[in-house]
Amino acid sequence: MVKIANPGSSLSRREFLQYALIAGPVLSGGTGMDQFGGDRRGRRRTTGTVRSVDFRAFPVGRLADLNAEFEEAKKDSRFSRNRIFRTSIAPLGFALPGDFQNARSIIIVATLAKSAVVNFKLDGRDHEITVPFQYYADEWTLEKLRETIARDVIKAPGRRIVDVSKRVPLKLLAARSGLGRYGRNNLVFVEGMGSYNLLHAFLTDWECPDNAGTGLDILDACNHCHGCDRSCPTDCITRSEMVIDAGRCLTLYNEVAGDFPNFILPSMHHTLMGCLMCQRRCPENEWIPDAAVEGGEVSEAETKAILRGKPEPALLESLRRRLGLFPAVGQDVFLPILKRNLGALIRS
Ligand code: B12
Repeated sequence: MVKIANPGSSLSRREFLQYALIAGPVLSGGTGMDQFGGDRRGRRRTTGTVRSVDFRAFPVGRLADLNAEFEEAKKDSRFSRNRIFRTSIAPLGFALPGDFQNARSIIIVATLAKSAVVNFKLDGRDHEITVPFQYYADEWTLEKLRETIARDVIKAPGRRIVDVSKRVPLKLLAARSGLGRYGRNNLVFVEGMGSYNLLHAFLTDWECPDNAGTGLDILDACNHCHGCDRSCPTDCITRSEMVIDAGRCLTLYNEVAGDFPNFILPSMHHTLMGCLMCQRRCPENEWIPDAAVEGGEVSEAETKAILRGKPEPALLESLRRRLGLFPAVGQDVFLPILKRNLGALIRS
């Protein structure tokens, strides 16, 4: 049973999921979350209030320190030298964009994220394949995020709100602003969402109170838990070190085109893209309902066309529209990745 704050009642899982879909956001921000029974020290819990969005405002004046911290991390030998990893983090930092030098605050937002399950039909069989959050467009559109910030954070109209999620190291900002805490699996856990959340950052010209900020502590629960390091299929998480070996992470390879390295065995594939193992086995996520959404169906003919690598452009476009898949991947690389990943799953 999951407890919902509002009705004060216990609901069945099915009732809860229905509730969660229609309830809309449980909002808070800037303050501690103890009124919701939250435990900022990260002890393991089995119940609590599930939230769909949370945020912190962080003054731009303090970004220089964060930038220096991130630059130091990039030089730190504990972080992988892997070329794909290095290429993806190289452009990240906290410098203000040239066209928004007068920004005053940065709002870091976490949204509860649900995976989708897509049914690929092939040879008379159903292949129900999970598409983890981040690889399909959920209800948190850019517009909805901006509206939420204007209404619930800034609480005034007319402010400039610019999405900088692609250029900012989101986890460090989330941890340093007090929105969440790093777990052993290197993800940031947010109260009421566990690690099932996506992060977003927006610069604004609104002056926020300078009261956010916190140390960098791992969740207490991670000090005595082996959940994620034992379940990581490629051993990229270790007990002794906080930093993961990103160069061994399954996600690093199945997000981009190309052959998988030898250490990735066929049996390790379990999602259409990305990986969910270090989150599924995490006790901190146990009480967050695995509210997988219905991702739709791909017909037998369509599945075959994908596996042959020759779907019509119209089919690809229709898949993108129907399934909202892979928003992060460009059209040119979409098909080879889809073909390779789907093939690996269906064959394994
Ligand atoms: C590059 C990248 C990847 C790479 C590398 C991941 C990595 N660990 O760096 C790959 C492709 C492997 C990847 C995988 C995934 N990613 Co990714 N990824 C990113 C990206 C673009 C940058 C991350 C980054 O800055 N890495 C560089 C390192 C240096 O930063 P860092 O990990 O924060 O390092 C800090 C800590 O190590 C800390 N630190 C050092 N020592 C110590 C000691 C202690 C005690 C503590 C507490 C901290 C600490 O200091 C460092 C910074 O100063 C962000 C988007 C963005 N704009 O930020 C998404 C992002 C991190 N990814 C995300 C997600 C969801 C995933 C996946 C779950 C996707 C999936 N389903 O497979 C997996 C999870 C893999 C994992 N367990 O980490 C989310 C995470 C959300 C969250 N709540 O944490 C992000 C933020 C995207 C988003 N918009 O929400 N990702």
